[in-house]
Amino acid sequence: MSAGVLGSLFPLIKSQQVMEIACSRQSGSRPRRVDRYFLHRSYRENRNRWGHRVRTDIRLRIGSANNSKRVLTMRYWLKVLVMALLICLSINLLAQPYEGEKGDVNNDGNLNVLDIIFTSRHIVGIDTLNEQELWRADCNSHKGSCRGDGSVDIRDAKKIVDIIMRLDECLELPKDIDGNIYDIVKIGHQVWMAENLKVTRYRNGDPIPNITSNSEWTHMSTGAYCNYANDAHNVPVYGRLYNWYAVNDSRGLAPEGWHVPTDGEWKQLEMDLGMSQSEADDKYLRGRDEGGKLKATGTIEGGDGLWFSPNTGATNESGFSALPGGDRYGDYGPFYSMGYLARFWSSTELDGSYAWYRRLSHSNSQVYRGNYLKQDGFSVRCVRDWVCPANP
Ligand SMILES: [Ca+2]
Ligand SMILES: [Ca+2]
Repeated sequence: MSAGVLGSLFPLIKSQQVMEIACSRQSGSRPRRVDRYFLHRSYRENRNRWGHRVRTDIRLRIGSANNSKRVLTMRYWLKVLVMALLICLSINLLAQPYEGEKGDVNNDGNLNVLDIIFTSRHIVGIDTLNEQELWRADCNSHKGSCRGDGSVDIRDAKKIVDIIMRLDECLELPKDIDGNIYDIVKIGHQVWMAENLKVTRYRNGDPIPNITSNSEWTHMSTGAYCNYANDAHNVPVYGRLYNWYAVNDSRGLAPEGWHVPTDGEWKQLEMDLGMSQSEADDKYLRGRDEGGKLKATGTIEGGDGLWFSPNTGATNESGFSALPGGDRYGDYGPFYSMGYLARFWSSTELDGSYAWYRRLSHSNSQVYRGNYLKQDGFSVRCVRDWVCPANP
């Protein structure tokens, strides 16, 4: 190993003098000089003019002993770093030891009758699933998803059948009690409405009051809805605005099989789009581009959208297609921010007066998580009551 190579391998000590110490000795004799700190050691054997074998002991070291100690220290910490990386890798492998999705036993990306056959053949002893397949087949024990209970038996086969039967149900469009049908989008394992709710009656058929007066709106302590600017022409595109009391009404605002998402379900959506748990748990503007992934694209100024410019970061990558339906203040009642903001309720209250919601804006690509007066009028998106399998 040459001094140049050493210098390039250890650029931090490039200026140090690299010395090659060569000490020749007869085979079997001790070296004349012992250098404890060296980077490289090798031997070369020759014969001298009398025919004796001579072993040349080549050691390379760097500068003084102190400098050499620093080199050794550096090598020590390098080893520690490599060990730490290996440990982290091992932990990661241990944390995710299995490939594929639960239920997809043969890991072909589709959940279908083949997966039932593989599981059944294992249960009756015709075939034996390997460890990975066993993990994917172990599917029972949790409503709507496959968490498993550590063993594979007939309950797992039944669960996979149930899930496959439910695939069609997962893709079924929701229909509210007024007969409105909504587009849906699957994000992660959740299925969301891709349009804002516009129903005027609770699930049991009771009417939800349409409050047009600002003063009356601000004094509501029971469920109510309104059309933005009290103009029904806004409804087909933006849906209706609801106060939180309507969201929370036990008669049910969402269509059968659906519900208004909790704050936690909103967080799950945001994490499925890239947020970390700690970001999702945070308040106010969070994440990076998750809001952009939720917003419909285009701008009013450009003639290709309903958001005012700049509609920052809008890609609608998720298919959620959020539109700026605006809102209605709960404290004094005017309509506000259509074209600029989309606000959506969660079903989770903060306290007696406030509840959690999400806000998307024309001027950033993040998602705002905050709480607002329950009298406020926001848009509502619903989510399916059960989580869906990976490959509907
Ligand atoms: Ca499969
Ligand atoms: Ca099981």
